[in-house]
Amino acid sequence: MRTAVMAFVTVGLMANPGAAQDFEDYVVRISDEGDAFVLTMGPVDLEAMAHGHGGSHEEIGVFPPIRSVHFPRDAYLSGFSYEVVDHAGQVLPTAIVHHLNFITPDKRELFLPISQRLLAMGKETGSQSLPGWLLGVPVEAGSELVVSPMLHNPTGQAHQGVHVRVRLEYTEAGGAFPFLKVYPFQLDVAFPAGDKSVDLPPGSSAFSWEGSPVLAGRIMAIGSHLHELATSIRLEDVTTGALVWEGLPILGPDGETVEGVTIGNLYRRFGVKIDPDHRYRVTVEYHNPGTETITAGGMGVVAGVFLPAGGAHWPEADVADPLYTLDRRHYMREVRGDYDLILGGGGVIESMGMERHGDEEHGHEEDAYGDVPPDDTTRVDPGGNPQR
Ligand SMILES: [Cu+2]
Repeated sequence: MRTAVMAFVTVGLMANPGAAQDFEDYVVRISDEGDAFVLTMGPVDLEAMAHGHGGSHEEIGVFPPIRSVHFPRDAYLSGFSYEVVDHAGQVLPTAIVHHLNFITPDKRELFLPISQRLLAMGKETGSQSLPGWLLGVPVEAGSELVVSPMLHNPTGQAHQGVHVRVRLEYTEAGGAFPFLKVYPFQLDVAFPAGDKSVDLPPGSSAFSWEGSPVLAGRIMAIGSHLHELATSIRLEDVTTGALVWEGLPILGPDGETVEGVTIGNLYRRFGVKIDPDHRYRVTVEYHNPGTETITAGGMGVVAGVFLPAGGAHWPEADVADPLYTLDRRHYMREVRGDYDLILGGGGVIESMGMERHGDEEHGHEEDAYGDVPPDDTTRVDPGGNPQR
């Protein structure tokens, strides 16, 4: 509905020299502290942005380039925390990290032959940890970790030389602990691949995806990622009709901002059994009280850790699989758009300076210009085209 306005504004944006940040100095490092891997990413400059535009579809994202690091040793990950600091080392609000995705391309996902999503953290996940003596996620020395952040600036002030520092706590491999090796998994309503956001029409809406796992086992912990206006997310066993887990948004004092999502620590009841012969469905529900569709306003992902039955080995990725390739091109920001568009050969990102413009896991495509004031008229397509 804003197409005409946006096509016009795009021209102005492209000509705006202040809207460029070349990320020339941006690096991601991983170091080993003996009980944690510490990842440092930066520097990133964040412009001051006006307040008062609440919904996440209106946020302005800053997209540092995708980088890979390699794990320095074998270990079992058991938790994460992160902080944001500026060039002077001053601690900034963690809400500057809109989300941060870690992908381990050597392994596949539980429900799809795409790269495994190791971890996604963001403003509503906070820090999390598993009981490290009980549960650990194995990572191998030398294996690749793709680091894909989206930052934004809700502080009302500019910040220079911003760094994000993530601690991945681990238990050393080769010891008595953890007792159980678990593996991360995700189920996204926008699977199988492509941009992960959905448009929210006025009123109530629901989005879902279903599939079957490649292995039998148990879900030991589960959480989710939602946006503002979400009312619920659930994972169901379609074959039996049983509810595996339902998550509810935890709202902030304004009754609108999603500050957290309920977490299911299913290991306390020995997990929930998952069967490759069953189908599972993830469904997210939204209620948009407005009268206009909110473009790319919603997401729905459940993510957790899974214990394979009988100590089965987690499958390696089949890098020749067409879906694997498509998904990788998408998270590496070579293509953008939804699955059908990319499958049809569309969505190719060609021009320079596009690194920050696609949101491979997140889909706030229209918000991808880091320096643009948060105004409706600036909601443009990262490819410089009017929104579809
Ligand atoms: Cu999101």
